[in-house]
Amino acid sequence: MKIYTLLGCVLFFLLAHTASAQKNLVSNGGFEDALSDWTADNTAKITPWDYKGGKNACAIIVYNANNWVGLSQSVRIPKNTLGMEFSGWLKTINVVKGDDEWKGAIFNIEFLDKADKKIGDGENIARLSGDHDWEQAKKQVKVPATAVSFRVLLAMGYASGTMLIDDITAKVLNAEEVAKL
Ligand SMILES: [Ca+2]
Repeated sequence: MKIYTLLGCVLFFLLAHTASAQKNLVSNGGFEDALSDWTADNTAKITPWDYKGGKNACAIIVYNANNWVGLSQSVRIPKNTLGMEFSGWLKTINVVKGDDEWKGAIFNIEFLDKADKKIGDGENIARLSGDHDWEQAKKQVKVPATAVSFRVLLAMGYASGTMLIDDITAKVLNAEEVAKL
């Protein structure tokens, strides 16, 4: 009997672990609930005209390349997280950026320590210019040991044109996936 209880516990643990590994930590990543849970500049709008999933996406339309314009969301990292996968669907229309390599339609992640201070340079998940139909950007990264939260940044970084954003996700990787990083 004991062995079955033990097996039951192991199975429960594995299932629970799998469930937590697949949960999207980003709230309202598909913009179905307008801009709730996001901190957004006025230029970021919800659009029902062009989206990847559901009924809405977020659109940022910028007419000059003089500013950083976008939206962000800060999220607590679950305990014992060693690695994460970030993904999102982006589309760009006529995005024109300055000379610097880091400018354009940008999808970045910043890791923050317990004092809310940025750790290192962060991770660039995607940087687009020109015209792109909906495409998925995805990256698996190691989480810095001192990180307690991360911030998702989606922006037109000193670039003009249109950026569309949908289905942003952040998921915890299991030990096997982290070992491959
Ligand atoms: Ca959507």
